[in-house]
Amino acid sequence: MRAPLKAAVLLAAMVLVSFTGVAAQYFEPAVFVNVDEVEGLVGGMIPAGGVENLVVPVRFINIDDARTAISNGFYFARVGGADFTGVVGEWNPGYPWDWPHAMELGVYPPYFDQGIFTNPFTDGSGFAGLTGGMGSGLPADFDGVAYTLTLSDVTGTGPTDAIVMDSTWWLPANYWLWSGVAADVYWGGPYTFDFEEGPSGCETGPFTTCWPQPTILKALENDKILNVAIHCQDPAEVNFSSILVQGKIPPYTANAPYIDGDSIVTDCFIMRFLGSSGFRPIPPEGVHTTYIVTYNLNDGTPMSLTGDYNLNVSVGDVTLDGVVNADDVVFMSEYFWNKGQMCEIEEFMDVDWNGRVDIRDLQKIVELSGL
Ligand SMILES: [Ca+2]
Ligand SMILES: [Ca+2]
Repeated sequence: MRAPLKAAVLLAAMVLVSFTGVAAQYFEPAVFVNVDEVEGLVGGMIPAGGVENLVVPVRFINIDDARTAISNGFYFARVGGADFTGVVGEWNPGYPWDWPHAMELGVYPPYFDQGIFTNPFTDGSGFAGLTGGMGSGLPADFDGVAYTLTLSDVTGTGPTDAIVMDSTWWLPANYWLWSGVAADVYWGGPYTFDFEEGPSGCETGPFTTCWPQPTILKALENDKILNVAIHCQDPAEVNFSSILVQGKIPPYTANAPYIDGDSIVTDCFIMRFLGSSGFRPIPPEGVHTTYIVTYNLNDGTPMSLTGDYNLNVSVGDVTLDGVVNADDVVFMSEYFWNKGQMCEIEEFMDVDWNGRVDIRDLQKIVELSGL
């Protein structure tokens, strides 16, 4: 009797082992939903002075089958004194999600022929896509950024503040919908975005910050002002007419310098700031350095404060709108063959950074734009 019992135990153990193996396979995710590289972070954190836009890309990796119906939602929570004014969701224009996107890209059929939907709700957004008889669904091998969520006017008061992003259900589906594999979706979150530790309090004396940080050269026509603030300095003691950035740049707008809360704010025209600061030509990796603001106290004492400055550059973005796409190819073509204008930052036209602006730079933009 002992030998058969031993055999039975062994058999049971083998069954258990193989069952565990099957179970592990069963829970292997079929879809991964992760946050890609976030625009607006410096060193992985929200700058102490806040950021104008925090752009959070959501990436799908679809492993096996096409997904004919998807519905996802995400929301952002404020921790401590963190704040933002709104969340805007946008599908990545680089994929044929629906008929308009597919026609734009010259691709047939779209993934979701019944349409895609963006449903903003308080502090979040939902996204959905539905395939009828003609769409392909989200392809089996899809690996890319599906959409972005942009938070505006992100501010915090210190390192104990944070913004947390998590998944959520949203109407009308009420749950995360992934045709066929609802249970096998891996969500990489929740994601916590911490604020950088700024100089805490005023024990260490006055300090300076600038805004927006990092600077992204998009919408330069409307957004070309860099604000520079002086904190922990009693405005009543400061000779306002002596305030200069980089030792030579006076305020740009008529109302600057002005008092904002406990701080003094001056401003600079961004092109002058970049030009007067010895940052030109601007290298492809952008500018990651410091600036200075100088002023005199009313008693004549000269003051000089140093703060961090970061400029992000998208190589090939000659239209200065933050993305590299067909518009940049057109802009460059116009320049070569139709007496088109130069990029406002001329060195950006030398896309391959070899010292000359020629047809190879256009080729480089075509490459970078993925056309
Ligand atoms: Ca562009
Ligand atoms: Ca070149």
